[in-house]
Amino acid sequence: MAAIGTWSFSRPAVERMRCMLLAGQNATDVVETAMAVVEDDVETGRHIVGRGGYPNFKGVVECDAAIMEGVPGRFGAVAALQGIAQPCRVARKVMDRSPHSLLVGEGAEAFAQELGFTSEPNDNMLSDHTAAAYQDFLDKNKTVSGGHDTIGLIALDLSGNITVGVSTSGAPFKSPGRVGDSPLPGCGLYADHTVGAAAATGDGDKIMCYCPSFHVVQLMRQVSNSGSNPNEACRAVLDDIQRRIGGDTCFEIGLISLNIKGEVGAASSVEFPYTFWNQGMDSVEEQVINQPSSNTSLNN
Ligand code: SD4
Repeated sequence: MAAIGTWSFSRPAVERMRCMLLAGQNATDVVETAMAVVEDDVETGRHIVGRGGYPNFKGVVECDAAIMEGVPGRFGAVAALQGIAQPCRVARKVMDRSPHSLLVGEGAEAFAQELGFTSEPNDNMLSDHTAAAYQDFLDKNKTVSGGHDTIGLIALDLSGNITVGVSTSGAPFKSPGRVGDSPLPGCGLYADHTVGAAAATGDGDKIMCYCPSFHVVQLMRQVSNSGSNPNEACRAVLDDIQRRIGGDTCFEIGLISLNIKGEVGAASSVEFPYTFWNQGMDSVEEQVINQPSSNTSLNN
């Protein structure tokens, strides 16, 4: 059993995942439930997730979310979804109850409503903080000063099932209809039950050009035969992107991964805290990647 999440604000979610995994719950329920706690919370939404996330340039909160199980073909996602505070729960329903894999905009909202989700007015999705930030954006001639804070969670349960989920309100003050990397399989997330899973956070307009989550899992697949680890896989993907871009700077990207042995790894082009736990640990810990160019080493 193991769990990992992007950024410091994933800690309550990873704590929740730890408790649920220890109670024997399955990886998909664990990810969906832990994600919903962060999505629906205005304070953590301040970090660009669900309720309290930053709106688009028209002032409307539009969310992207996805969930993927390691079992082949088990994927569901929503994009540019308005009015629903827990978009990853809708993504789970797309996976379980729809013949499709990705629903967007009004169609995604109608699907959610049909399945009993309450669609809320946009004002309920904004927090005081994001409403003020939007006003500031309008006052300052629409210059954008937002960050990137997708929550990505991966859980490995007692039976060896692995699930990854992501949720974000996307780039602050984005164009209406803009979709980032998060709901795109292989880009924002990927899972394979024979290998492990990975998730990405950062500048989704760039990230989606490199399919980094798929790449991390593929490298773990290759290295698993010779006993290497998720940390090296994340690092190698980041190095590959850097090499392909050329120059010294890279766009903002953070990667986390977890393999089916319960080992975690991460790499990032910026300072990147992430939280994790596995069954050999007493409690959830946080690790920060401070020096993007150096390897981090985890003893797990
Ligand atoms: C996006 N990748 O929509 C998301 C936003 C994000 O860390 O990561 N933030 O581009």
